[in-house]
Amino acid sequence: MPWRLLRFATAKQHPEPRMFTAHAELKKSYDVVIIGGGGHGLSAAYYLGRDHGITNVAVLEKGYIGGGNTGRNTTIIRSNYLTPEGVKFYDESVRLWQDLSTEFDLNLFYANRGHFTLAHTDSALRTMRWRAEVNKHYGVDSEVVGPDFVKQAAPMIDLSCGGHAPILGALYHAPGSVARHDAVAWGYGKGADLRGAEIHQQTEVLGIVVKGGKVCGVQTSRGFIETNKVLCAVAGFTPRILEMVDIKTPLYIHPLQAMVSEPIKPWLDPILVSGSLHIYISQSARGELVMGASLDPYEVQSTRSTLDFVEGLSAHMLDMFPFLSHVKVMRQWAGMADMTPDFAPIMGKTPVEGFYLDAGWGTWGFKATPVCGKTMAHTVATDTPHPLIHGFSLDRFRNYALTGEKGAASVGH
Ligand code: FAD
Ligand code: PYC
Repeated sequence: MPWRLLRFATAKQHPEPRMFTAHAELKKSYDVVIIGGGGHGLSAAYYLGRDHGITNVAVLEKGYIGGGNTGRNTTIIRSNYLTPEGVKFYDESVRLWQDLSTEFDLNLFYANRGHFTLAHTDSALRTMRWRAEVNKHYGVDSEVVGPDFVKQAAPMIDLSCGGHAPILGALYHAPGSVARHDAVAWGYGKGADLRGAEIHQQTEVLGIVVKGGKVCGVQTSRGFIETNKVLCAVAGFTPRILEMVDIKTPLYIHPLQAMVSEPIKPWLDPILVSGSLHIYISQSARGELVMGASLDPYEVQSTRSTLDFVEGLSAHMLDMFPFLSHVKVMRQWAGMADMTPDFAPIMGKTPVEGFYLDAGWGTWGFKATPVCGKTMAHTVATDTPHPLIHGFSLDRFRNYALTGEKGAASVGH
């Protein structure tokens, strides 16, 4: 054990402060109450203080910060989306990500690796070409590449994928990156705390009081709070909160599972995704292989993991990387993905005055953490949707004006 760590453990006084202040009591009222201490809720609290000077803010988290999908995700960050709305939005997020470690004075282990979406069929290749052209049009660095380029970037790959699904090419997105997920929650939490927001863990929202179509308070497991503005950022729990304000959305919840291997020597630099094999993989700074697949094919609000998932994912992973056959799977887990019919999020104002929604983040919301916080803080502070979220309003389902992002949201679904 390093000497500095030992000294820290045995010291009576700890010179390094906690990440954020533990407040014994809730205040009677706040200007803004944020439900959910995941990356999105904490980031909104941070930008409310930083950009709008709104600091009388409470973030209410029923468990511990980052314990939801923020701490369960596989941390892929990219902006190679399909729709103009998506590309511009995620591109702004990638820009914000690049400065975050410095801004927080906390190492988020942001690692630029390059991202490949593999195409195994002609039609997949056509979609990659489409995405590349939209991306380039908006200044995002994406290009269609051939199998040789893929092999050069990942020499251990079997380009024939066991003969089942030969790789014909890929969408290569140089800015594709990964980051340390917990640190993102800690960084935004620390930053929000420094600006005056209060973070209350172990505090569950049980009800929202609406009078005359306007929010006027929140019932929590620790008592009642007066407020006129509530931001809901609870990912897989969104339908439960929406019941409290009687808002209907087309959200549906599916489990999304992932797993990691034992740590092995670094051999994989880029992030690889195969829609046809329904798998993706990257190697973490610790050497673990971080792997995932598509959504579980049933609607259920549960974070249970299954053997079926490990078997299916491993079989397809071995098609691509047969040399991994002796590598052990160390752990697996699941999160609850709040899915929309068009695979774009739901952000902005709602029919209830003072109730704002940041939801529909399904399998793709980690990368959006910075831009969600920034745009939702703007929306809450000014009561006007930020221009970058116009394509994501709840109204679009009523107006049949969907933002079809299925071809780029994450793995094949
Ligand atoms: P969360 O982090 O889930 O936070 C919501 C919080 O709300 C939780 O902590 C919860 O406890 C709290 N809460 C709920 N109800 C209440 C209540 N009543 N009162 C108080 N608190 C409450 N996205 C990517 O961009 N890239 C990826 O590679 C990626 N991989 C993924 C892999 C997996 C396995 C999963 C499950 C998801 C993945 N995602 C990925 C999606 C991403 O994780 C989520 O979209 C994102 O983390 C959502 O963040 P959030 O802050 O909105 O929600
Ligand atoms: O959003 O890129 C993504 C992603 C990959 C796996 C899960 N989400």
